[in-house]
Amino acid sequence: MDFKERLALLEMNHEQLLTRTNAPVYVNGVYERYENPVLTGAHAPLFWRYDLNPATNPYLQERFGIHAVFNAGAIKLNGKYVLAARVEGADRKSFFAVAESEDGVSGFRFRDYPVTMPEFGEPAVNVYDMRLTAHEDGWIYGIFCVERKDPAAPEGDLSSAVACAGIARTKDLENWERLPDLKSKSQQRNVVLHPEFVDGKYALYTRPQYGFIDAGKGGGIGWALVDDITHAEVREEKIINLRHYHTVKELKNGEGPAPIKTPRGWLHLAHGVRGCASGLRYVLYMYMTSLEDPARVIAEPAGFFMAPEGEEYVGDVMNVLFSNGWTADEDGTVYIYYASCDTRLHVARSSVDRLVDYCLHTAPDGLRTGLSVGRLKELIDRNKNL
Ligand code: M1P
Repeated sequence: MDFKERLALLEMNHEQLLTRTNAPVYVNGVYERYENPVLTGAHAPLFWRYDLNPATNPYLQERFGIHAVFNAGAIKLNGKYVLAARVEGADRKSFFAVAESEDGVSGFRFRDYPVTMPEFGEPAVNVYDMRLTAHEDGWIYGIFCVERKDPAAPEGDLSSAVACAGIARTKDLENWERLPDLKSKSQQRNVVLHPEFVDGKYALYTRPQYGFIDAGKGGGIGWALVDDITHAEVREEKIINLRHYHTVKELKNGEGPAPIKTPRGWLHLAHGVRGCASGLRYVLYMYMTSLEDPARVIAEPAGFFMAPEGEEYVGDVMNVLFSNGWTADEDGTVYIYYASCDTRLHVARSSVDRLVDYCLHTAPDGLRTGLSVGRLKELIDRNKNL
């Protein structure tokens, strides 16, 4: 096949991928997963991956490998569903790229260029997992993990890193103003901005951690009020969503996207991690907090809301679901963008009413097997007596 024929084939396959339809699969009444991922490495434009000039690339070889697309922040902007995805190159570096769709479940296309994120201080080695928040101050904030090599790592240790929260704001997801990184006593990942002022201050969900991977004594998802987002500092931090022995978040947890406001309280999506023989298992769980005090948990269903299924188990980092983006439409439809195994991005559909119902009417974790059996028997009895 010559250059032209091969290019035509690549273009045809790429267009087929980008225009394929996506249908919901009915599962459990709480949400519907869609059958196809919405973004993968193969969705990246061909002009990102290939030098399309036959004079400089006669074999039409890929010159810039795009390995994976996952963990995307999400927002509705000018009527479109817009994702700020984590794109990972073959060189293992992540960057952000914005992709848009008319219906939220199919046809996502990347903008022509990835995001040029201005640096703050020492240039980042890696950036990832942006949470988008349309704040009532009028800006769209992107808070993301900034990773640099640990300067205190012993000689020969080439994997220890330091994580902190980078903060940037924009109106269009095109032009970004970088603000100083979040100052905090501990390392931070999974930092999320609450969409409203609380007591006149910016409010952050945090995830203090004592090492790069290990949450250590970091008890769970934290909460901190910040006077000035342009010089954000965690002065006081309280843990609002605790880790607990023998739960899905035994080892660590982290806030997902910015919470959704409902008449019954704030809906939160988070990830919980536990260890097992095959490594770390990441699942998604939900909780709700009070409208009067967004730091007070009012409901938390037991166990996971979503866990890997089928091909979602398989990828670069096995047994991982992770979400840092969802959108809520005016009619209450919620699209949950979740990634599997740090490899690809999926979507599931629910609604504000269904998620509130799930949170308020699913029993919390009883923390021991006897209580689980008791609850199950109660449900069986009620069904038998119908
Ligand atoms: O590999 C799974 C996830 O690991 C990290 O999540 P956490 O900070 O909770 O440990 C992040 O690197 C995340 O991007 C990744 O999906």
